[in-house]
Amino acid sequence: AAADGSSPEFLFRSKLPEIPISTHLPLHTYCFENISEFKQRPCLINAATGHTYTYGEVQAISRRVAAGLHKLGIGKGDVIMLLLQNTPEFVLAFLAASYLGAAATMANPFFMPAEIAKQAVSSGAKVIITQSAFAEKVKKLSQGSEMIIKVIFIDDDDPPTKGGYKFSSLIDDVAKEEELEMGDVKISPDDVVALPYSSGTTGLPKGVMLTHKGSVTSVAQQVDGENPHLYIRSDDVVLCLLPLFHIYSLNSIMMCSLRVGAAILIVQKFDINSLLELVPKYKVTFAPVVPPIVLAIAKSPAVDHFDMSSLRMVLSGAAPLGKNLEDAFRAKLPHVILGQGYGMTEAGSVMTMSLAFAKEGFGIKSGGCGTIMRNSEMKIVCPQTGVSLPRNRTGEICIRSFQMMKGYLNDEEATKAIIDKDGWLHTGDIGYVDDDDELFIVDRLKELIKYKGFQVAPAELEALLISHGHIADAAVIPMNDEVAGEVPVTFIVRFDGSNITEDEIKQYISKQVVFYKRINRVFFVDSIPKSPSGKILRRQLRALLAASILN
Ligand code: 4UU
Repeated sequence: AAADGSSPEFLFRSKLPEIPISTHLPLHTYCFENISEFKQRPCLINAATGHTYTYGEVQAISRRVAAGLHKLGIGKGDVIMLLLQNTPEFVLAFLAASYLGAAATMANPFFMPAEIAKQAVSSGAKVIITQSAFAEKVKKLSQGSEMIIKVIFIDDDDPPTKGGYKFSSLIDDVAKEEELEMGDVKISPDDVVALPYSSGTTGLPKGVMLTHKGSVTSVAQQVDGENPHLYIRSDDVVLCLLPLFHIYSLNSIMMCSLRVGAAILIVQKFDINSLLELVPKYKVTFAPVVPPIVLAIAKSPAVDHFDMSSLRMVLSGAAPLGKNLEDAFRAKLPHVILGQGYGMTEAGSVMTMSLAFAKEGFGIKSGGCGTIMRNSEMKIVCPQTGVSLPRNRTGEICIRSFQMMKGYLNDEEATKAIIDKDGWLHTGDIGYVDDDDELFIVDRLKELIKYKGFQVAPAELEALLISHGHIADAAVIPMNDEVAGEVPVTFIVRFDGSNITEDEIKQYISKQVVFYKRINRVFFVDSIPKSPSGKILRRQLRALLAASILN
């Protein structure tokens, strides 16, 4: 025990030295700090059209978008919803929000209307920037009586037919003077710049307030310093295939690339053959992906027919990557540095990343999730007692640093439940730090289900299930799946006399949620095991599931 009688704290830090970070800068200023060195270089390459925007263009256009939004009445403290697939406009609009001191909340455009509406209302979005393909989904929001949300289409016809505003006219209508006026916005480091939604360790999706200071810190931790943890430069071509509405892509792909002046290759849809074509075509050097893509590459016989020599690094994150799969990938593409990143929306994205990606890289072990980022602290605590544990002991992973969220939007209680009074964020993940400072994740304590890295919140599905007239009680847990990693399955208690079937339940859910939240299996039970306080005993259900699958 320590001198004061309390238990000792075992704190883990990076092997890389701390660096000074310009936490006073707004995110856009920080990202474009060195732009004079790469103004003429490609910034955004739209793989769908081949169109390229240079860094100079991206900076100029996003400032005009900001001025255009300002003319529509959007300003500091407002929320702009981005309902977009990966497109150059996503990046331009995100930067525009940052210039305005507004926050961007990002939603999956494949969400059902009700899922979109929930986030739009909860975040208090004043405007939605989207594609005409999704016009129907947001119609009610823009025409509803209680709430008037403006809708801007990035691709409406000319003249516009969708009834909203056109992104392009937003830019064209701005005069030079207006552009300058907007330059006076005073942004404080604690202002929110991004508002992604996450269910965290429990409950429904909540708005995660990520600040300018936090995002600058996170990017600096990755790409700044003499020996950057993630070594990317202005001559890199970074694959932007993961959806930008998720923090992984937003932060580690978009923001990090902008900071170093790398080209961002914007791709909308994953398909192994087009991916294999894109790598040689655009000389992709860095590919951040999720485990199912690592699997697809490792399994694809076609890989040998494409020239993958440009590819320098592949980062896998957002879900567990098995050691065997890692080894299989390395055998297939031995020249590529493969490593993992471990992040969480509330942690302001990445917490640990493989040090194999450093400028002066370190040797790493398969199955490891990397080493904690510099300028931050990690500890492993016993989930029961909260006592801090030494190396090689398994417990809950906790993180403390500037890059973390400020809190959940309008939800102090949920914030207090995840960030303790000493400022530690409790991730709900279980793991240990080994003798070489590598983190290994072995389990997940929290409710969250991850389908190919996408979040599925059991509480959201349970609420829908319980609202069905034939369902007395319901619990949703993950089931392992070879391709998706995990899929949601449900335990259902039917009301007396109800004969509702597995298929009917599955369809009832499918109609209301995005594809990856669909229920994969239904198990009928007499009761849902609960603690005296009414909490679903998910461990018991997991054991029950394991037993019923074996049967
Ligand atoms: C096992 O998944 C993310 C963010 C991932 C990310 C970000 C920046 C990866 C690399 C990077 O550079 O965020 P969320 O909020 O969607 O999900 C968080 C949860 C974690 O708490 C953990 O349970 O997703 C799981 N997770 C992982 N699990 C994330 N990364 C990993 C991993 N191995 N590498």
